[in-house]
Amino acid sequence: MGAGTRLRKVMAEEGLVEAMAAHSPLSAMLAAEAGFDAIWASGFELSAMYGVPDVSVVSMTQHLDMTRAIVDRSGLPVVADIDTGFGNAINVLYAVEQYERAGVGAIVMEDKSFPKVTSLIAGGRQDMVRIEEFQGKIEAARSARRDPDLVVVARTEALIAGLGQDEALKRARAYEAAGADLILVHSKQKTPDEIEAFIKAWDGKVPIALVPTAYPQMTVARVRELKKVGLLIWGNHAIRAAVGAMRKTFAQIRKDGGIHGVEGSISTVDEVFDLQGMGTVKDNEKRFLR
Ligand code: SPV
Ligand code: MG
Repeated sequence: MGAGTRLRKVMAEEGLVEAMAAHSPLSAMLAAEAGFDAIWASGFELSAMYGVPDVSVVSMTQHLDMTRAIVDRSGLPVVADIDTGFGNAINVLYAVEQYERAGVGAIVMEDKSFPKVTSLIAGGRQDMVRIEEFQGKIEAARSARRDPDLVVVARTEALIAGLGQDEALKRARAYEAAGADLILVHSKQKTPDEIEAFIKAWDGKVPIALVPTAYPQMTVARVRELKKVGLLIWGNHAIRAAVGAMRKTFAQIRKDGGIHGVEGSISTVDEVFDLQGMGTVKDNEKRFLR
């Protein structure tokens, strides 16, 4: 079964796909181990991992290579964050072909202009493309996919850009008309009110996708009550957890003048060996090395 079909099946059977962000195969493996349904191959996380801002500095090739490695190692369907589609509708044709070949189950494309600026930054330059232009990009994504089950998610940044609910709804309706399978509506309000108002007013047929980073009161239970949400993305919690853990550990080692103080609070080497599959290496050595 293809990754897109798997995502659609979970959505149909469970009512909701819960995706955790990842910036590496290892973080994706840990998300799979924790029981999430899917992996969010986040542009923000990968940019942060490279130590650069999420402003279209990381190239499509860098993101695609990491996404391919995440697909290979996680075993879960991957939802690829393809930002603006890396250019216009012509670039989208190429990008979707490549991401589908890498094995993703869904692509999420946003209606900002290239180069984009990360959404949650205060006072960010949030330039949008025209509705018709983005409809062309959605149609390009649909026409590039070989598997009709590859999920095409159209993301509107109208609320992020401060354009209001009417514009967000207008865009969402236009993107559904262009063939989007889901509409992702993003918000940086500190409470779920703006998003809940949008969802209440949503009169389309396709499900909504959410990234509730800014409004963490939005739990899985609360999302389920809204009925219309099909995809829930925990947007950046892998990289933020990693940053916090590394900062704490590094500071402790500097303070103690050695590693003795952190042994109890970090993963053991054996745990990392397990994740790397060293047990299999040892078995294979017995079988094949002569
Ligand atoms: C990402 O994780 O790259 C996203 C979500 O697109 S956000 O950073 O909130 O825009
Ligand atoms: Mg992104």
